[in-house]
Amino acid sequence: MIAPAAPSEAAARSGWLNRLKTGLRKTGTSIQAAFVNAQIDEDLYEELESALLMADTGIKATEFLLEDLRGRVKASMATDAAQVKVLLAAAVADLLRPLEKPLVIGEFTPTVIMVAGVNGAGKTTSIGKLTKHLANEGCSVLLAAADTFRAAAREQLGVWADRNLVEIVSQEGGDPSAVSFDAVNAGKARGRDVVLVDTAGRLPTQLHLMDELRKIKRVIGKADATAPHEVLLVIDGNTGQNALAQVRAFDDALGLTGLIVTKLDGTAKGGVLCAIAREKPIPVYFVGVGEKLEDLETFDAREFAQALLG
Ligand SMILES: Nc1nc2c(ncn2[C@@H]2O[C@H](COP(=O)(O)OP(=O)(O)OP(=O)(O)O)[C@@H](O)[C@H]2O)c(=O)[nH]1
Ligand SMILES: [Mg+2]
Repeated sequence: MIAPAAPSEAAARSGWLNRLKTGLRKTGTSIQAAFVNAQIDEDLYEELESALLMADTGIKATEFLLEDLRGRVKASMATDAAQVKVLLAAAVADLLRPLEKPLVIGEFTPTVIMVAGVNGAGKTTSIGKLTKHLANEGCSVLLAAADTFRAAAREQLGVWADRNLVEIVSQEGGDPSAVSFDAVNAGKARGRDVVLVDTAGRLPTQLHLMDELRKIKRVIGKADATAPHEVLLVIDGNTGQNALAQVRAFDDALGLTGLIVTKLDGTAKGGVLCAIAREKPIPVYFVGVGEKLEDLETFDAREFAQALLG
C-alpha cells in the first residue's frame, strides 16, 4: 500500500526551522563568523563576547555563556574552533531549556488567556495564529476584542476571527474590562475550550494604562474566579535589551505566565532569549516567524540554539 503523500508534521516543522534560521541570520550575526579560521585562544573568546553582545544577549547572559563554554572546552579537550561552536550551541540550548514549556489547555473550561504587550509587538497577529494552532489541536476558541481603543483594532481581530471561522465578542466603544467579562461568560455559556483576550498596546511607563490592564485581569476573575489562567506577554524579537525591561514591568503589573516572541523572521538577533533565560526566566510558549496563520511555533531550546549558531 502506498502511503498518502501529505506533508508530514516533521516536514512542516523543518520548513519553519529554516525560516527561523534565515531570520536570525539576516543580520549576518557574527557569532558564527567568529569561528571561521579561528584558533581556540583568547581572541576567539573576545570575538564571541562582542558577537553575543551584538546579538542582544546582554552582559549577564554573555558572561555566563562564556564561562560555561570555557568549562565545556576544557572538559572536552576540544582542539579546533568548529568543536567550540558545537559546544556553544549546547551551552545556549541548556541555558534556554528552562524556557521550554507547553501551553496546557483543558484543565479549565474555558481556559482564559489574556494577551498584553507594548504597541505593535504582534499581539493581535499572534492571537490570530494561536487560534489556528489551537484549532489544529481540536480546541474551540472565542476571541475577545478588549482593545477597544481604536475601531481598527476591533476590525483587525475580526479579520482573524473570520479567517479562523471563530466567534468574536466585541463592543463598539465598549470598556475593555466589560468586553473581557462578557467574553468569559460567553465562553462559559457556549462551552468554548479557550477564550483569547486581545488588549491594546501600552508602554509600562503609561501608568493609567497599566492600571487598566490590571483591571481587565481583575474583572476577568469576577466572571470566573480561576481566570485568567494564562497571562501572556508578546514581545517583538527586535526590541533588544528593552525586551527584558518589558518582561519585568508587565510581570510586576500582571504576574506573567508566559511569553510569545514575535518577528524572529525579520532582523531579530535572537540573543535576547538568552538574556531572558538568565535574568527573568518566564516560559516562552511560542515564537512567531511571519505574518501568516501558520507562522507560529512552539519554542524548542535546541532548535533555537541551532538556528542561532547554524
Ligand atoms: N514579520 C513578522 N511580522 C509580524 C509578526 N507578528 C506580527 N507581525 C507584524 O507586526 C505588525 C504589528 O502586529 P499586530 O499584531 O497588529 O501588533 P499588536 O501588538 O496587536 O499592535 P497594537 O494592538 O497596535 O499594540 C503587523 O504588521 C504584523 O503583521 C511576525 O512574527 N513576523
Ligand atoms: Mg493589536
